[in-house]
Amino acid sequence: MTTLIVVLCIILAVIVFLQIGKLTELTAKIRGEKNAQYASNRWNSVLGMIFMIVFLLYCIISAYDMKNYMLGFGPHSAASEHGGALDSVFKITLFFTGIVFVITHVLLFWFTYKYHGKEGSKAKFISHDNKLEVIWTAVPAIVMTFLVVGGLNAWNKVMVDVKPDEKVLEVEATAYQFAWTLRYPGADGLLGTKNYKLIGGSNDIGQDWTDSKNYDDFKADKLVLPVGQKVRIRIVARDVLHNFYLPQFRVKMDAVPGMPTYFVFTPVKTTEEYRAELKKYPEYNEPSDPKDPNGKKKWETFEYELACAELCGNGHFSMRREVKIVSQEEYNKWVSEQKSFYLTSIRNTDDDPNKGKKLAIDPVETVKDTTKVNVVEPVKEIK
Ligand SMILES: [Cu+2]
Repeated sequence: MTTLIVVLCIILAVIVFLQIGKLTELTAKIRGEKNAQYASNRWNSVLGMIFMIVFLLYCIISAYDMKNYMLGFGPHSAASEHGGALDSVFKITLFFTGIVFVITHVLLFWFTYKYHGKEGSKAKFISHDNKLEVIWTAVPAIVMTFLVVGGLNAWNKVMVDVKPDEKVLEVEATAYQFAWTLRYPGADGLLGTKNYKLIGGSNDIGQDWTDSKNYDDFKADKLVLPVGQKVRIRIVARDVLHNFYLPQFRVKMDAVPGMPTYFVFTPVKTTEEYRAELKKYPEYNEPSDPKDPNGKKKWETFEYELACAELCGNGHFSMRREVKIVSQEEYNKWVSEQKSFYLTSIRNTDDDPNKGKKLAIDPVETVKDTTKVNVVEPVKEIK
């Protein structure tokens, strides 16, 4: 009822304003206040020109100011192989649309200034102009073709999936409210199968424990990847829409419940190398913690990040994860320190379908000493 009254009030207010407008015009006509109208037209057209100058200056200055963020210049350069291709698509698109933006706005306000209503002026009636119509259809069509073809080209290169015989590191990122479960394939290089029906207390992503490929899979709280290695991220969501976003690598893909997606990319700069690049910029030489002016600088504490780029709920912000790009040796060392989730948390518990059976992966002591089981808790949700 309140909504109805509010809507009715808005409609009535619009009608009242329209009627006042009509009445003002009519009284001006009756009184012969044409000259007052012309003066007002002129004043408005001048104001329009002033607005145009301020507006365009603001746009140009802010675009220049934000160019590093928008187009990946300076400290925001891409850290992946394909990143540069995507950045240049943005640069080329902004170059052409920027030119059109400025020209159309200058013309728009210049015309309202030049042709504002004045004594003796009369509008010209042009039914159509073939030449003009051909020009304003053909020019945007040609420019658009270049932009679309260029964009499509980059897209096809970026989105190409791995070939069956290609050496690739496959990592799985499962999004849920409000965290990621990052799963690595373990020594066999293969991720084990999953089934959503198996999701439960000790099995947050539904791994099938009858599949031996799952035995060595491990989970990590940060995304660690070796530099120069092609990585395929398998992206899934457990509840609502999320988005797997690695800004420095120009990787962004929706995580959709029930529809696995992927992104293939190759990191080309280690975290240390990227930090060394940031060191050159004054904004990264400020203290990382403002309360501690003599502490570490921003470039020293910089970390690549994994973020959720879909507004997935009120804890959305907490989906941030650290991403580390390291050398192959450091990566191998890190992998050797990781523990299989199955062996540490599932093996020989009531949730283990292989309980009591001897498996090839069993370390000798795990079979004998079942008290060690369940010491490592599964990845917890961050609240
Ligand atoms: Cu999310």
